[in-house]
Amino acid sequence: MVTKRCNEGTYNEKRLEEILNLKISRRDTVTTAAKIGSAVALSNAITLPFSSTALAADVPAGKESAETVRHSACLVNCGSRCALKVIVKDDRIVRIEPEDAKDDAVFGEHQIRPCLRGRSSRWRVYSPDRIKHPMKRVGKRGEGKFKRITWDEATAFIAAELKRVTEKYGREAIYYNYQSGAYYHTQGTPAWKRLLNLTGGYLNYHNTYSTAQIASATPYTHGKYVGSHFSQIAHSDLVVFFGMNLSETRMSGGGQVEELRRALDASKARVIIIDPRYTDSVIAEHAEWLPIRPTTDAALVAGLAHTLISENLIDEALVNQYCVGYDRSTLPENAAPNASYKDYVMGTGEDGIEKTAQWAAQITGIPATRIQQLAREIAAARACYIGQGWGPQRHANGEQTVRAIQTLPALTGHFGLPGTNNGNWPYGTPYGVPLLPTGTNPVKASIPCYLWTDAIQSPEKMTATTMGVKGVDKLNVGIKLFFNQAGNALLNQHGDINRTRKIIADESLCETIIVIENHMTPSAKYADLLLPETSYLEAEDLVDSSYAAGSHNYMIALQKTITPMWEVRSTYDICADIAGHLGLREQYTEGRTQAQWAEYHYQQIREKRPYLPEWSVAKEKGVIDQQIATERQSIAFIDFREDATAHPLDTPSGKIEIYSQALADLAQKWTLPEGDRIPAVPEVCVVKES
Ligand SMILES: Nc1nc2c(c(=O)[nH]1)N[C@H]1C(S)=C(S)[C@@H](COP(=O)(O)OP(=O)(O)OC[C@H]3O[C@@H](n4cnc5c(=O)[nH]c(N)nc54)[C@H](O)[C@@H]3O)O[C@H]1N2
Ligand SMILES: Nc1nc2c(c(=O)[nH]1)N[C@H]1C(S)=C(S)[C@@H](COP(=O)(O)OP(=O)(O)OC[C@H]3O[C@@H](n4cnc5c(=O)[nH]c(N)nc54)[C@H](O)[C@@H]3O)O[C@H]1N2
Ligand code: SF4
Ligand SMILES: [Mo]
Repeated sequence: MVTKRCNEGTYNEKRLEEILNLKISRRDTVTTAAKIGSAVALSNAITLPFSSTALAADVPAGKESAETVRHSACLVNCGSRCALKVIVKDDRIVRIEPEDAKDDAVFGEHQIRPCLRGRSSRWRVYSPDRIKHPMKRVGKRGEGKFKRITWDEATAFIAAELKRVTEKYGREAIYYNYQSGAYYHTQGTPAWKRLLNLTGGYLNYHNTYSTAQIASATPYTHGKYVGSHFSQIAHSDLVVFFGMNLSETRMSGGGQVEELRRALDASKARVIIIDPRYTDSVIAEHAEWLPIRPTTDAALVAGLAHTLISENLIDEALVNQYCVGYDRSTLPENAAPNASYKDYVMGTGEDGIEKTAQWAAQITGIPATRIQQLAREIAAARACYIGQGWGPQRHANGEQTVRAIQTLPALTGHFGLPGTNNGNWPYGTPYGVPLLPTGTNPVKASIPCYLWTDAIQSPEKMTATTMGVKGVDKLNVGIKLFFNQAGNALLNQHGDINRTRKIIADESLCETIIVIENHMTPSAKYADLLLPETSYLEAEDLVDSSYAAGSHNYMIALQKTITPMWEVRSTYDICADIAGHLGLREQYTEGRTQAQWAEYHYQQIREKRPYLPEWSVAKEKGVIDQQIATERQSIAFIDFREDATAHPLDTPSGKIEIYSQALADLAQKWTLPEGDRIPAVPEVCVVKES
């Protein structure tokens, strides 16, 4: 037997060739099946996705075993959470279908149809790149050479590393990386965080790769981040989207693109999409496309504001009732007298530049006449829904983009009313399925999620007023033990990859990297210890609708659709074993298996919703229950608009802060690189191409 390096463990070459060439025959499969069990299911199934007819022809008539239906869900992070009907035969997945539209009115209207990504989940399960056994690195870090080890060796190693690193460096040296590969409730991330908290804690991160700048900027303008559901567009006459691309990124039948289409069907509102790319959303929503240079949305908003002000299209009394810092009359005491947004726009502010439509046209690439016309259209609309996707903020100075777009509905009065929005993207309201309790993290330090490479390389530079560290003034130690589960942001999905690669390859910096994956990814190649987790189709769980379900929410029970293949395991069981090596198994499990946690969570929900069926019935149903938000729940800022004093926002003033004193204060405290500033109103920061 020739041992293959990396992923294949002790697979012999012939076997590997069979798998990779997808050439195995039905007879081979049957004869080998008894010997190597479920591994064969892989090679057999690999022939299947596009050639099931070939397989069927091989099977003698009358010998076919029956197909069974199992229920699961796509746990990908797209914001939707589609139910999957998984058709299984001989412990193999043969097909994936959408769940049927149920008879009741709620489900019938909102069938949670999966997109192609979810429907092709079978490829994830039967991919030749699956990691099949626990493995330890044998070559240089990053070289991708591993040897197979036992689960007991793997879990004992992690227990020993937790002890060693704790004693040598303290718990701040242990990090659990951002990840979004699979959103489990009773395994995956909550299972690891529970273990890490139980054993002394770990360095936290805040924000996400998705919305870091939205999360940083929004508290200054709005307090909490909320947005009107797209269902409100049923009452709009105009829709203005900045980099909002639901057709490409919120694809599910139950998710937001479907909600948008229904709403547009009802209102026939005009749609304008401002995006550098001609997107599928532009096509599908019959939208007018305004191509814009990336990073320049704040200039467009300033140009629109200039027209609105010059043409007296702003109800200034209304704006001043709800906002701080639109003009001088609502500026906080400490602000410079000409620090208002109106001063900034009209050229009477500090930079002395008038932000005319012509000025904005030069920066954005959108013609000045179109900017002027757009301002008039928004001002004249009865109910304009203004929203931003997450692409516009995922750039340098994205915070300014976020706050500028949030300013536009405030200036035009299009917020807190039917058919309007506050400039944000709307999260769905969760159904309320609990996560495995993670306990409390004794470590207070938290880094911005994107800056972990700095926390490995130069922790001494990581302070509260240079890099946004929270919970402590500065880091005391670099990251030495790194956990990376269901994420490829250790390398592939991070930025500045050449720099990142050098940092993670250096064993003198981060001493141990543990990767828990389904597949051999670029990140997995940098593991010192590489562990195979079940895919979600091999896992059981009770999950919520995800964050983009819009005005619709629900809960789904996942069944193990097939027996987990090779040595892949649930991370709940892995973490319980690690806790066991540390004498903490009982504290970790509280006497429950993973399935019993799911049942326990269900019983908690059922106490509040007694109409739900028994668990024995519910767990076989796939989608168990669903709810639709009310009109009131769907309108962001509705209470605030009705009575701003009785229902203030979560900002220091309780109002929409176009001028933010908190940002002005922050600017005094922070040490910034030469040329950088933290403006108190949403300024235009043009990023020059290098
Ligand atoms: N099919 C698919 N769907 C996904 C994902 C996936 O990988 N594939 N990933 C999921 C995840 S993790 C996330 S975070 C979301 C992200 O989903 P979105 O919020 O939709 O974010 P993006 O797709 O990054 O960008 C949205 C749009 O913004 C545009 N844009 C970029 N820069 C600018 C700019 O400066 N100004 C303006 N006006 N527009 C700009 C882009 O061209 C794009 O069309 O998608 C989720 N959905
Ligand atoms: N250049 C660029 N980079 C980006 C972005 C961008 O727009 N541009 N977007 C960023 C954003 S918003 C995000 S959210 C990230 C997304 O990046 P990631 O968080 O890395 O998400 P994915 O690539 O979807 O999945 C990561 C891994 O999870 C694994 N996986 C799937 N299911 C399971 C499971 O059940 N168990 C385990 N253990 N592993 C599993 C998959 O094999 C995959 O390798 O990328 C970020 N990186
Ligand atoms: S829309 Fe999202 S959750 Fe639904 S199947 Fe597609 S990737 Fe999965
Ligand atoms: Mo994301």
